[in-house]
Amino acid sequence: PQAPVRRALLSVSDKTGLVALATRLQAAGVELLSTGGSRRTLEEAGLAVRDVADYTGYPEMMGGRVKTLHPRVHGGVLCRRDDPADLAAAQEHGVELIDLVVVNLYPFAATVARPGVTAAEAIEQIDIGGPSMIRSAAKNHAYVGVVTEAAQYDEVARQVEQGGLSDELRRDLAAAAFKHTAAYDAMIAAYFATLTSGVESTPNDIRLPPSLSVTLDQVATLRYGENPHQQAALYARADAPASAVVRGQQLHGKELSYNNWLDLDAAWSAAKLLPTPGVAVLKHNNPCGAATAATVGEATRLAWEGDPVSAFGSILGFNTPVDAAAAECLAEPGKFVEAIAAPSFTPEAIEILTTKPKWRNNVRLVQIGAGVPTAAGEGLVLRAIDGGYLAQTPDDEPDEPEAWECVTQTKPTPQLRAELRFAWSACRAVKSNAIVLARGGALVGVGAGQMSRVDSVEIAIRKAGDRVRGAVLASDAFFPFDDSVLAAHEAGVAAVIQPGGSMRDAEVIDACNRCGMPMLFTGRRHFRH
Ligand code: 93A
Repeated sequence: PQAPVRRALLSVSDKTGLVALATRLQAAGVELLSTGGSRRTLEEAGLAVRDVADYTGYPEMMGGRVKTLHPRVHGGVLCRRDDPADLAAAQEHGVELIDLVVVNLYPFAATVARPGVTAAEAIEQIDIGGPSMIRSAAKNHAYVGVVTEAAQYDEVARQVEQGGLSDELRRDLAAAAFKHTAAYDAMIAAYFATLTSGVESTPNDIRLPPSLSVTLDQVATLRYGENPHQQAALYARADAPASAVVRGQQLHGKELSYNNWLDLDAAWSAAKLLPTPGVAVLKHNNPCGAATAATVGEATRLAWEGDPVSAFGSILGFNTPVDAAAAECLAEPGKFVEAIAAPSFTPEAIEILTTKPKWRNNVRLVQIGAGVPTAAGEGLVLRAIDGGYLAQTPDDEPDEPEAWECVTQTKPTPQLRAELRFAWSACRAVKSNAIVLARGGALVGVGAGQMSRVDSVEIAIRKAGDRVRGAVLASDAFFPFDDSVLAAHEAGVAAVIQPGGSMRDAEVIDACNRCGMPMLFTGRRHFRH
């Protein structure tokens, strides 16, 4: 049912929209109670307002620290309207019922963000009375409405004008209110952590966004987790930008599963690392193909051909819009695509993918970030371990080919250098130990996730088959021994790129020199554990 609003308490730090709201409330017959600054704003607009200080019989004191912290205020908010004992207590102590609380809090975050702010200034901006009223009203939402932001004003005024606040609105407002005060306290706690740590923050001193725990929004309940006997859900950080994968818009296809989200995320981040137009084909979080070419259609064909057997049932990531040619390539008989992440799809591409292939009804088309990639270094990457989380900055800085060093006597031709550059960009997306072979701007062999690097080399060579001749090899981390480069040379590999940094670098370089095989050191490792 509706809860009528006869009396409202307004106490806001940010006065935006206050007069308009109060005008509508007053017109609907609501009595207005207010604190000093808010009352003045309302009176200047010609509204009749009762001062909280007159109602409680106590003036605002201690520089405003105590304004609304009074049983007449909290009793008026917390009283259960259908409880005879509560009502009798209200009667006995001169408590008048307050049906609506409109509060926004002292701007703590803005204050501590000000350069040179002192601890005393920050602490004075910790709102005590505001959160107390918000929490009292939210607790008693069975009868009382609580408004914490201007965006809620219009709907609240509308319902008051129509006779009262609905159950649903009061409950939603209460939920928003607790979220609001929780985020507020998290900000304060984070500020105190900076006061007490006593250490200058260093680049390695990463901190979780203080409000993380209260700003996770459940986006979806997933049908199940990695396996059908596991339950799962998808959460988004409230501050995740529109370009984040978690904000991806599904344009078509079956509901996204837990594994789909994992793979779409991996496909998208793999594609982002590639030159444009670039396409990555993933299975189980690892690229089995990736390519760049003059057109996105050609890149798609080359990426698929990297390992057509593995590509069956794959998830693809594009770093440019999916066009008709790319869609036609994927819709060919014998191919099967599970999901595609892309900045956009042309209408023809959607038409082709959703009408031609056998899997047209299921294929999940997900548009991410309208082409705006998440900025490098944005946010932290969290991974769960038993009882906690690991946090790190993302490994998404662009490559710096100018900083790469040729450590062998034989230098790569410009053509080979370009191939090495592509191989390196693709290798970054592969789970360690990662070895990729590339030729003609496309992956031709991938060795992923092996416990020994030389095993990854052998798998990549086997996958490449004939295509290994003249291909280049990239390794996500250094070679501990010379066995890998020797095996690569024997198979016909033309050049190698790796970070360097092994105790036995000299032996590995020596082996390359003996074979006349050029090798670049990037100086930067890209483990993906
Ligand atoms: O210093 S407080 O924590 N003590 C209080 O009793 C109190 N009651 C409301 N701050 C208090 N407020 C806050 O004052 C409100 O949350 C709001 O932000 C602000 C509104 O003050 P004014 O109406 O005087 O501008």
